Amino acid sequence: MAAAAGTAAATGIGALGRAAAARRGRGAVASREAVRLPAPASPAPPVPAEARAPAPGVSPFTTPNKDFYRVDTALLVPKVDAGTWRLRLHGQGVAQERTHTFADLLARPLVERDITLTCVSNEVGGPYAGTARWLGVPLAELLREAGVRPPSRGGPADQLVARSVDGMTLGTPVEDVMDGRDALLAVGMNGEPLPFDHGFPVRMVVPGLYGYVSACKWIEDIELTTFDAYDAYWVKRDWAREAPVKTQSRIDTPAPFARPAAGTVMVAGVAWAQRRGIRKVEVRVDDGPWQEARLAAPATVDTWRQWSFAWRADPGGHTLTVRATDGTGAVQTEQRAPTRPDGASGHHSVFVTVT
Ligand SMILES: Nc1nc2c(c(=O)[nH]1)N[C@H]1C(S)=C(S)[C@@H](COP(=O)(O)O)O[C@H]1N2
Ligand SMILES: [Mo]
Repeated sequence: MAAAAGTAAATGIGALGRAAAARRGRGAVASREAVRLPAPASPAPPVPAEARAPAPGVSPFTTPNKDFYRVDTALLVPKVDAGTWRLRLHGQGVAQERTHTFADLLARPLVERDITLTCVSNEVGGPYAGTARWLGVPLAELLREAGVRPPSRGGPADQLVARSVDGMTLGTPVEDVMDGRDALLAVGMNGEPLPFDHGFPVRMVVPGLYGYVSACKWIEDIELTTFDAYDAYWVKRDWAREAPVKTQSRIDTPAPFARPAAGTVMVAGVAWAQRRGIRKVEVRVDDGPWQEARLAAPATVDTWRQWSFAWRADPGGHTLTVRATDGTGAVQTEQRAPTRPDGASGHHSVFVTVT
């Protein structure tokens, strides 16, 4: 994905294009500053204090916007003016084509949900995962209003193609968007309008699916179609058509090649399996037995779960390995898979030297 972004850079953008973009950018910045997000009709419950593992160095439960990973092909981050922004909804099974304004969306009952977003190009143990408190419009309601039915209820379209102002396309199963999960057209992230980097004014967020098949930023068009009829951007580049999130766990602390002192060392991290939840996390020291970690309280099945493990560490070099069990009882596979086509798998390990 990074290589593809490089190609965009090489293509270049002319000086006139940049000047026009700068003018549009000022209008967009002003429009973002003018946004007053309404209170949610359906607020997210507070994150329970017990959802935070008592271990310094673990990823914060809610990822601050400034630290939230960014993955996209945009060389220049699109600056969209919320005042002139429109979302078109059309395609197969849409009884009545609709166009929504930003004001329309804000006037609807909004829901607020904690959802962990993960990228298919995240290596095992990698940084492309984050949890935010999203505020948005339930996407299934908009679809139902336009007459859309999921395939299980006889609808003709099985793929929802989202298009962004910069021409990115992402294809999401209509069934997933309409199965009752909190698929959102998000307008807020952690209490503020979406940052430009994360899709202002509106983006999609669908729990349980990797970002490239669900999380269109700077969205402006939704088309109902079929997987047979259309391949979205990354699918054309050999990534999978459908990509539910794989169960993963990560050791945040100690860091690789850390040199902790012998005695009790707190090992801690996060584990995620959006839609299924996390039931158990285990840690293995070298080739020893799997030992159960202490799980922090769950927030929802769509968020990661923090864990910690008090390790009695003996001097010398040691490898720590983690694995999770999801809410269905399935144990995270040790089978290594690369990120392409549908997400990395395998166990995360960290080597440390206890002194
Ligand atoms: N318009 C647009 N939306 C996009 C992308 C993109 O390149 N362009 N990347 C997707 C991918 S691969 C991921 S993982 C998420 C990342 O969202 P974030 O940058 O807010 O973390 O956005 C998705 N939405
Ligand atoms: Mo991604």
